[in-house]
Amino acid sequence: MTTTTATTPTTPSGDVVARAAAGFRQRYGAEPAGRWAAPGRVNLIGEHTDYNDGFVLPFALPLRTVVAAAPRDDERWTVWSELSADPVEFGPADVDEPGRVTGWTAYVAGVVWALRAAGHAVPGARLAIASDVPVGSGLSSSAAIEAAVLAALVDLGGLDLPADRWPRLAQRAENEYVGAPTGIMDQSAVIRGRPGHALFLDCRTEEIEQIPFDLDAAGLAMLVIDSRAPHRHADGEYASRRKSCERAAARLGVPALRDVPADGLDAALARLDDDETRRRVRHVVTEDQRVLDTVALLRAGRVRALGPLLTASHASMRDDFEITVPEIDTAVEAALAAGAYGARMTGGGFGGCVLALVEAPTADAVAAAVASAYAERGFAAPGAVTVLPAGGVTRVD
Ligand code: GAF
Repeated sequence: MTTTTATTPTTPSGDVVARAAAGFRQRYGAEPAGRWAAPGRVNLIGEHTDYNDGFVLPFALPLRTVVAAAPRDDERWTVWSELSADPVEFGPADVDEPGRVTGWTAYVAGVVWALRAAGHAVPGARLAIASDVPVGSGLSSSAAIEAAVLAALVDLGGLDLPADRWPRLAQRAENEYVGAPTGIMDQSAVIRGRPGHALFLDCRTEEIEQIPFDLDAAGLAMLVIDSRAPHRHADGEYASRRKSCERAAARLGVPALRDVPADGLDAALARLDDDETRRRVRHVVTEDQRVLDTVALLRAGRVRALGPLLTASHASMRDDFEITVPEIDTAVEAALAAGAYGARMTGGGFGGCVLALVEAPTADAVAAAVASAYAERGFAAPGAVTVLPAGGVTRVD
């Protein structure tokens, strides 16, 4: 297996931008008024901590979703994407009743809904969407669509909505229109990401700090391995993890698990009466601490020293939060055995991608070791790419 290296463009690769514009011309017989691009993301560390009011450290990817758009003079929205043969059209009545627009188009309708719910006069529009963010790989293709559509509609309508309010609005679209009870991490990463930095986000206060994360300068690479594992029951399991955390916080008498300090963990666990809940709580509390420790190491320029924290995060997701699958664990073990400093699943779990921090010249060999471990176990071949932190949503032209 060879890895392909995605670099950090200031704008997305010409290809996906051109595809969005070509799709627009072909579907609507006109030129778009503009193009807006939003990235996918990976999370360096801090998994299932966002909806517990905790800390996360994601970064935006150089893989992007591009929306070519133009206003129309009625209050309707027509959306075409590479994912579907025919455009889908919807109006205010569909938008105002969550559930009427379904499938991937619901992310677009959800953004229109959230803007309207916040009192904005959303312009009718024609949109064409092209994407290099793979769907179903846990790289937040949905947040990328939300962010790119949001940016397009804000610009086309001249809406008064500062970008620091976009993540909550896009999250509302996903939670309340699409019906996925996710946290604020993905939308924050794809909107606020900055090239060469990881985004340290306090999910309670929404305070952010851009933490320099210069892998190139350190001679390192971040390998993103696509496990190609089918997402098994991912939605229901995600929701059930979230509920357990909320129940545990209520039992402990705190607003959220973020309020259980790491040095108070044992005392908190002693107050819980079932082992499963204890393990869920232990994951969240120790994971918050690992985010803080990772930030401290990055601030000190000790990037190689992140390895054990990444691997400990994986063990916690596997043993305590129980959100990994055999393909994912195999990829982590094989990457570590091939010399990665650390490796962990990234994202919501039950499939998706693994991150491995490696010396740059070893990236291909580590990817090959993962591929051969997969072949031995009879799993479908994994994908692999090295990435650098890229920028968040932007207008292309
Ligand atoms: C998914 C969710 F969308 C995020 O909000 C976050 O909870 C993540 O899973 C787990 O850390 O990506």
